[in-house]
Amino acid sequence: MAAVLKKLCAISLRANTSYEDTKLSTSNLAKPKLWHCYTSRSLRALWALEEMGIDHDLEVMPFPPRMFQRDYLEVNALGTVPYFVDGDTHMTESSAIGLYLVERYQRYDFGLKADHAEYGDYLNWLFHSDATLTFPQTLVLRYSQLEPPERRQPQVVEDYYKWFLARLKRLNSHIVGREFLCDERFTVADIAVAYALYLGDGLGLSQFYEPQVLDYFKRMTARPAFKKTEAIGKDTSLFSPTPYPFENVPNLFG
Ligand SMILES: N[C@@H](CCC(=O)N[C@@H](CS)C(=O)NCC(=O)O)C(=O)O
Repeated sequence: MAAVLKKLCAISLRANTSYEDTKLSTSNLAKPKLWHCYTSRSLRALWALEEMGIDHDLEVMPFPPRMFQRDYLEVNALGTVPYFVDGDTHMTESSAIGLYLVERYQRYDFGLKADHAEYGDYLNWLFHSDATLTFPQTLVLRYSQLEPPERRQPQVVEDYYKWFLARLKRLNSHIVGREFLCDERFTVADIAVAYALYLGDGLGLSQFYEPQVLDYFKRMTARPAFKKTEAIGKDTSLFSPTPYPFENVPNLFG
């Protein structure tokens, strides 16, 4: 029935819309779906869906899924989360999913249009959130607790937690006197950056945040949509980060 409806709708739309319009309209007949693990980067996408009130299907898995849910590799060969499907669209980048939702669903109440004066800054924060702020933390996480004890690397952990704190410099100065990153309102750029701060907090690194960054982090994570989505998967989670100084880290492989 749904397939017939989808086909009929596609045919009637094709009469007076472009290919892109048709693709968008038909893909919207099915709910978007997100694969998620507690505390992982998929929280960016889940939080954005919740803020925008976009109906979606959700699959919550234990982390890391490549160990605890092997069949997930058939969905996403990378084995990483998030994995997001919306019609013909398949995505694996958490910060890009927020931007996609703004653009595809025309939710500029959570994003900036290209002609906005702060558009470059907005894009920069979105990309900065993962490439610059989350990346060093993944090395800390991996070499302090995701690897079996004999493969852990204290020097890598030490170097990259300091690297992360040094990469906060731009945020440290930008957020002084600002409530949000761009346009004096909440956008998906705040979701992307606040998630990086949340991951740092889970690793016990928020003790090193400057006061204005800590205040910003608390403001963002006080939002009802964050609180609701952050808790998803907690009860069944097999793993959550152990905080710095990373003593008594459990052996996931034990
Ligand atoms: N750049 C990607 C990275 C995705 C990623 O590496 N996710 C981590 C969780 S935060 C993961 O799934 N790790 C599992 C693994 O490496 O097996 C993004 O921003 O979503």
